[in-house]
Amino acid sequence: MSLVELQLDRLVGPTHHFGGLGVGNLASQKNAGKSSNPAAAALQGLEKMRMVAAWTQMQLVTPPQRRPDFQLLRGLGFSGTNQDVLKQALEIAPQLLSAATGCSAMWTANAATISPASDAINGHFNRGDQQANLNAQTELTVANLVSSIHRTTEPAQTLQDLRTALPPSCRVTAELPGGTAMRDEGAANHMRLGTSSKQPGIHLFVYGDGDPLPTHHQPRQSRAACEAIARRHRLPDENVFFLKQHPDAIDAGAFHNDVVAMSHQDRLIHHTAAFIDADVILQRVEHRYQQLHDRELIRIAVPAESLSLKQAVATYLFNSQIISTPSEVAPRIICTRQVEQDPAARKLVETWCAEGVFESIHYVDLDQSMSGGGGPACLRLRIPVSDDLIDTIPSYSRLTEAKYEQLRTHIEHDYVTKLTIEDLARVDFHQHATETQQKLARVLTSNH
Ligand code: SUG
Repeated sequence: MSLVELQLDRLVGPTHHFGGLGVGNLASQKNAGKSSNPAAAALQGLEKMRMVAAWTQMQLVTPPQRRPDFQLLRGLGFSGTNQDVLKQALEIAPQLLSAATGCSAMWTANAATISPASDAINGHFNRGDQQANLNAQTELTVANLVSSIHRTTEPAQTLQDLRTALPPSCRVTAELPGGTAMRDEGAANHMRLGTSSKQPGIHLFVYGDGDPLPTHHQPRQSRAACEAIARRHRLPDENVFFLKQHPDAIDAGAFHNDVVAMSHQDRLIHHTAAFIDADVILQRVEHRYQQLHDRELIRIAVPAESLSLKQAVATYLFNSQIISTPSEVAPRIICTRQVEQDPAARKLVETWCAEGVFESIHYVDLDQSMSGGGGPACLRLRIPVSDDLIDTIPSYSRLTEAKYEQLRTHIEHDYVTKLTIEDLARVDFHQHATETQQKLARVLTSNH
C-alpha cells in the first residue's frame, strides 16, 4: 500500500466577482469593485483541472457553492422580499452583498486541513501492524475561516461537499469551535512532508498570531487552532512542528503561508522571510525527516536578493502547484503566467528544473483567480489516500474528458462574461445563476 494524492478543485461559480474582502490580501484589495469575468474564471480553473486530470487521473471536482446566502443578509438585518434584501444591501452595505454572493470557496486550499490515516498515532506505521490501519481514516477538519466575513459562509456547505465528493475512508469533520481564538484557514497554512512510502509524514503548521505581530494586517491563523487540529488528527508530537509566519511577510501581503512557502513529498521551498525564529525548528524538521525516511529533505530557502517578498506576492511563485505523475521521478510544477513574466521568478523555477527538483514547468493563465489573490495551489485541496482506496472514490467527482466537455459547455452557455456589484443586486440574475449552479451540481454529484 502506498499513498496517492487526490487533487480537489471547485468550479468557480457564476457569481464570481471582486469584492475586495480578502483580509491582508493585496490583489483582492487592489481589484475591489472592478468588473469580473465569471465565464473566464470558471474556464481558466477548468483548464488547469483538465491538465492535472490528464497527468494523474486523480483530479476531483466539486460544484460551486449556492449563492446568495440570504440567511447571512437576513441575519444581518435586511428584510422583505429577496429583491428587497439584495437592493438594501447594495445601498447600505455593498460589502455585505458581496460577502453573501462571493465565490471564495473556489480556493479549496482553504477548505480543510488533512492528514492521512497512516500519520495518526494509531496508524499502522506506529503500531507495526498492517491490520490496525483498516479502521484508520484520512482525517479532514473543515476550516472555520472566521477571519473574513465572506468566507464564514463556506464551512457548512464545504462539510457536505467534501463528504459527497470523497471516498468513505475520508473522515470529514466540522470546523473548529472557539471563534477567533481558533481561527483556521485550512491547508493553506499546513504542509505535510513525506514520500509515498511506508513512513508517517511530518506536519508543519503555520500560524500568525502572538508577538511580534504584523503592523498592517491581521494574522488569519492562530497557533491554538494549529494545535487543536494536530490533536484532533492524533498526530504524534514528534512529527508535528509549529512555525510562525514572519510579520513582515504578512505585512507584504502573504496572508496565507502558501504565498511564501510550498512543499511536496521530500521538498520544502520557502522564502527566507516566510517564518520568524524558525532556524532551530527547521533544523529539527530536517533531522526528523532524515530519521524517518533515511534520506535528506530537499530544502530550498529563497533569499530576498533572489526574489523580494513583493515579487513573491505579485507572482505567487510559492503558490505553484506541484504534481507527481506515475511515470516520472521528479514532480511537475504549474506556475502562473505572472511567474513566467517576472525574470527573477522565472529564473528560479527554471534553475530548480535544471537541477532536477522538478521535471517540467507548466505556465497557466489564472488571471481571474489571481485578481482575487489566489494562485494554482490555492485552487486545489490535496488529499493523500491509500492507493487501495482509489476505486472507492465516487465516480461523479472525478474529472474525465467527457465531464470536462459537459462542464465547459454549461459554462460557455450559462455564465456571463462581465459582472459588476450592481448585477449582484438583481434577483433575476440570481435566478439564472442558481439554475446554473444546480445544473452543475447535478453533473457533479449524481451517477448517470
Ligand atoms: O481568502 N480571496 C481569497 C484568496 C484565497 C487564497 N487562498 C490561498 N492562499 N490558499 C482570500 O483572501 C477575495 C474576495 C474578494 O476580493 O472579495 C478572496 O476571498
